[in-house]
Amino acid sequence: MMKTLRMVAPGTPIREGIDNVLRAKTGGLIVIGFDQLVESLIDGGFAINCDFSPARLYELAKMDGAIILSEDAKRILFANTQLNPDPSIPTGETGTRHRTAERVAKQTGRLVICVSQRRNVITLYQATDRYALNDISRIITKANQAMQTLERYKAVLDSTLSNLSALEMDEIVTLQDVVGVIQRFEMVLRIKAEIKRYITELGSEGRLISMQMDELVSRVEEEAYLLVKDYSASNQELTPHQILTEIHSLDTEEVLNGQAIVYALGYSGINNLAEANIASRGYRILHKIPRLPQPVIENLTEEFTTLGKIVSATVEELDDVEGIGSVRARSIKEGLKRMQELAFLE
Ligand code: 3AT
Ligand code: 3AT
Ligand code: MN
Repeated sequence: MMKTLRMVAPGTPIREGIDNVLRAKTGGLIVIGFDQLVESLIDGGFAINCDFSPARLYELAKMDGAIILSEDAKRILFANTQLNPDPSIPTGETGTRHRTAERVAKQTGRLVICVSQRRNVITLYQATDRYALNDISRIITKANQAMQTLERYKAVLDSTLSNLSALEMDEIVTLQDVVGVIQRFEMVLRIKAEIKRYITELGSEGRLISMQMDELVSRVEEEAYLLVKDYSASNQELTPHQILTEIHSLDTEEVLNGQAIVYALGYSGINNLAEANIASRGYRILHKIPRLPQPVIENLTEEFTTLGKIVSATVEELDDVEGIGSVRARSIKEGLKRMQELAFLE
């Protein structure tokens, strides 16, 4: 449905056309895409075959019947046609226009747009999906509310992350701490996904919200990735991305309970998370050191295996790692020391 919402979002010619139809109160029934199956359902009307424009759609919608557009919605193929879908296809709608729209969508898999004459609503049907387009101002209100929630969640996430950094520096992290941070990440990512949906539906009206969101959480996915890379079990065959996808597919209750997250990370048989000590590999912290290339980070984590060992390594020991000269070794040492001090202050 995301692709469809994008196609009919404000700012697109299609949306301008259907908004005009809505305002004119003529009603409309629009099928997007034409093939033999669609052809077999249409009866009567006119073959038009002209370029699509919002004004033309509006004029043609003054007639009864359905309008058929090309698959890319760039051409108007037919107008004033009657659609005769299989009447045995079930539909929960009442009016003939809406019943027809639902059945045609189910029968052909095509997107069918129904503009109601009386009720001032636009309904999208595609295969078995049905989606009533929301009023723009209502979506903006909802998006702004979600944005406020996102800001609060992000602030909590940030503080749990800096708390984790401090624990990592002292090497006293437990699985419970890690699960707690992942839960925060997941909550932020869920709100972000919801806002993204609003932004898609808002089209050109959603730019401001989109910019606000990017500024707030553009790096969250990467940080979550690094966290999982730091703590996934060494015998876990799933990649960090796959682990995150798995966590993403959990329902809210499972996320809050935590055991499913532990399991996704690749651990099992751990009952008391608060007692289970666990060492970070150091990816997340090392990424905070400026100008440290990815391959060098890989070499460091491979050589030392835990963040604790990297932190306590001498400049000489760091220097021995491939890709690290004396200058870089010192800057790593200093970077880590600065972070330790920061963690201590917080
Ligand atoms: P008007 O001259 O506009 O009244 P029309 O032949 O142009 O008639 P419309 O397409 O405007 O017909 O449809 C008007 C209504 O007729 C819409 C619907 O309530 C009813 N209607 C149309 N086809 C059917 C049908 N197959 N079964 C039941 N009601 C139908
Ligand atoms: P409104 O909410 O009243 O706009 P509706 O679902 O109640 O829609 P109606 O029965 O009032 O639908 O019919 C309105 C118009 O829908 C009439 C006709 O122009 C169009 N329409 C209905 N059935 C078909 C069909 N099978 N093919 C093409 N156009 C149709
Ligand atoms: Mn009606």
